[in-house]
Amino acid sequence: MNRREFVKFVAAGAAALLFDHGQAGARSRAAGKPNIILIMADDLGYGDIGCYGSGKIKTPSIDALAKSGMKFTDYHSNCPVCSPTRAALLTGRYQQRSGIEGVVYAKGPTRQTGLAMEETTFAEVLEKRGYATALFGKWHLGYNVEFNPARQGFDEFRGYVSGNVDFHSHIDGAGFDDWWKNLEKVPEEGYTTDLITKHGVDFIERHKDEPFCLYLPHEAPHYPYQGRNDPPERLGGGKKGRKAKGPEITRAYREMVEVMDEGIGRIVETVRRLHLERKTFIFFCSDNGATKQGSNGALSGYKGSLWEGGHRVPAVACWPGRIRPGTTTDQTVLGMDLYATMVSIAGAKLPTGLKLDGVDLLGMLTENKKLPERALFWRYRKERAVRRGPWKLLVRDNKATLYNLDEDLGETNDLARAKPRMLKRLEDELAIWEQEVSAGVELRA
Ligand SMILES: [Ca+2]
Repeated sequence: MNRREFVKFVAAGAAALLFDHGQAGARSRAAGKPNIILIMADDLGYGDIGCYGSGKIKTPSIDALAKSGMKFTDYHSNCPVCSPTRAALLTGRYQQRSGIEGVVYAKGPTRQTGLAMEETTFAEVLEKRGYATALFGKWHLGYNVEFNPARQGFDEFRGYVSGNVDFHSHIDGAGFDDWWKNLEKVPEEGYTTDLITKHGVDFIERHKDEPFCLYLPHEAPHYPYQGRNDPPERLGGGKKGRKAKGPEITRAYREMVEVMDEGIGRIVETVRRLHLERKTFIFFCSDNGATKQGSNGALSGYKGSLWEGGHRVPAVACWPGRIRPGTTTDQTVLGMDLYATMVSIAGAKLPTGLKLDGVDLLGMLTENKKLPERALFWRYRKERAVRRGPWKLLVRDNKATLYNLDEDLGETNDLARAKPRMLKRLEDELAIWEQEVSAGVELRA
């Protein structure tokens, strides 16, 4: 070994030591602004993919992502339905603060509502930091053009603004064409899932030499249940095509997840091909639990309820060189935490006066640090839930129940009578939180 080789050898050893002691942060931060890819499935349940125990649906790409990074066993969407989860994800705060407490429906008065322009989305913060930003897929935070994602920090938007579109005709549930290019409706041929992937790959290729933030909210496996080669259900002029029934739904559901998985594989492959993997943080999650067409594994309940099956969903984080491969975390995380995390990864600053509810997960992801102890809250329609450690208060039909999720993940053993002090503590915390979020405007910048 000559001197040069020796120096190289020692440097490599020192780098390995640094990494082992969890000090990789300083090195990578010095390397600049890492890319961010946030991929979200729609209505994908805790038991719907391979690495979460599904034997029926094959998801090799998501499984590989989990293997090369971190898998979450206690990740939750902020709400058991689409729009509020997305409001919290986009703003980093409980959705009650931005007033998106329910689904923004294609029909009825909520069609005129949306995420207010004065909300600061993560895309706006990252855009200001010099990131190229894009959203390809589902918005669901306002139909009218005044609420368009292109006005909320996304340089590029291709996709739909409603809760769901026909995967082939891109007609929404109220019969309107719903496929956009930024502020205009521009039709595009293709299967929704494939279009999302195609635009994602193209965006990464175009922005490989600058920091980018790519948000890919997929439609799969939300209804209508349609595979790649199935006929459209919603035709132009209000005409209806053939709708999948019975076993066809099961087959289509599986195919929808598998095509999304294939697309995620293409995104990851693009990142690798362009040698961006060490400077790209990839996060995958779902926006709420599965419906009865899917699987929430061992959890009780479905989309729309505050049983665990409504909001405890799959999540995977991957960042070679920063997140140790093959790790699993059981720390309790909420979708709104991703905002603070992305801001931290980008080294960005929040606008003065903006206070987030979510916390920065970076230390947890890269150094397995413990998150601060906290209570977490859910409110949807008449249901309420609070988490503190393993304890969960669930209020349904005006009845308070208490579960220890470490021992009883399926929420079958109500401990409200056995643990009155814990019950009271969580009820009190819920009352304070409800009061605080209803006065939430004061937290706005
Ligand atoms: Ca959903």
